[in-house]
Amino acid sequence: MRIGIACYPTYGGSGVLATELGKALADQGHEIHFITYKVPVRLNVLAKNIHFHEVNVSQYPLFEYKPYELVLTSKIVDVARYEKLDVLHVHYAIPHASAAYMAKEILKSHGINLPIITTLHGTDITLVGKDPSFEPVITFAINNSDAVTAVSDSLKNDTFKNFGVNRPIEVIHNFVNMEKYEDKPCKKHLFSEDGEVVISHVSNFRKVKRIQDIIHSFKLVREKVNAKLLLVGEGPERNQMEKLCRDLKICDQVHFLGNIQNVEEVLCLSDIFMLTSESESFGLAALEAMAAKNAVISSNTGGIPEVNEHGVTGYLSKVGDIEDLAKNTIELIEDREKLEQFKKNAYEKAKTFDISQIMPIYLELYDRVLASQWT
Ligand code: GMT
Repeated sequence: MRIGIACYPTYGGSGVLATELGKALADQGHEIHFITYKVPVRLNVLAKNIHFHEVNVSQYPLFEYKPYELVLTSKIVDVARYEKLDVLHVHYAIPHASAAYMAKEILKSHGINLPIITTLHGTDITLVGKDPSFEPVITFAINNSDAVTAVSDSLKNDTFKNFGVNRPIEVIHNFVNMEKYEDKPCKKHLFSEDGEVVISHVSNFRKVKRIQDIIHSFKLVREKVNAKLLLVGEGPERNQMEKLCRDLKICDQVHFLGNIQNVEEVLCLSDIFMLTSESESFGLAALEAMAAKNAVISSNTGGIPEVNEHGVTGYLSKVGDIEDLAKNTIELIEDREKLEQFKKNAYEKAKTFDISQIMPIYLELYDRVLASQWT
């Protein structure tokens, strides 16, 4: 199949998922065409069956706001026509779903029918998309895609709650490539002495992640037990979080590592992963940590409970309940047997989201959408 993928190329979960899916499909012999404004962070373009098409918005003094969506639309049309795409899979509704719809209409005038699959990822529905300034366009684009998927049951429910959606949405959970997390040499000694427990968090440091809850609860943890905290990622909250660390005088136990491309190299040296988001449609970062045998201490919002099982793979707390987050973390650090059991359980649970389980569901969807074009 010749598959176009439009996504964000950054460290966000939607771009990561889209990239991993494209790479796996390319490995199976499908021709994959990534359409986005720069090479996705997890993509190596020197690979068989992988193609990258840059969406480049030129500068013009009249444009106070760059017309990215128009240029993206034109690029989709161009790639679909000349690379003879069978299907286009867009990740994150804004602006990909509406650009795809527009491209589809333009292609019709060239006698080409391009089926569109839209995957909803989270903030395109729960935060940004439901804003009245986007809502009518998002609703229209969802209703007019050939197929729509959501990455969790929770996100599917939120979509029906927030938008006037009148078509089915299929849940296809996010996945992880377990092979990448197979035991490899790991530099645990860099951060942990004498078996000290390492706690980690990976995100794009946006407000929605509530990283302050991780830092405040880590302070409570440190008052009882030894541990180190690794914070991976960059984003608007990073400076504030560093300041908070200094104010709480725990900086010597906290490491801000910035963006890391091969996140498995950090996750392998961590024992507990923390995700304390205000809202989270799935929590791909937590799933990747579970694949690296991390127990998860998280909030109980959105789709997180579909991934982190309370009392089995980790613990869930109410959003913002710093005391509970700290209590659960201390319990696991003090009871090493339980921590080891939770880490094993997390790994087993992650296997149920292995790419080998999820990719066939996407392939079946592509086949179905393609077949329905001819009926
Ligand atoms: O979490 C983010 O801020 C990034 C965002 C994105 O769209 O890149 O992530 C969303 O999609 C991920 C992949 O499907 C999900 O695992 C995240 O839970 C979701 N983020 C939120 O809902 C906040």
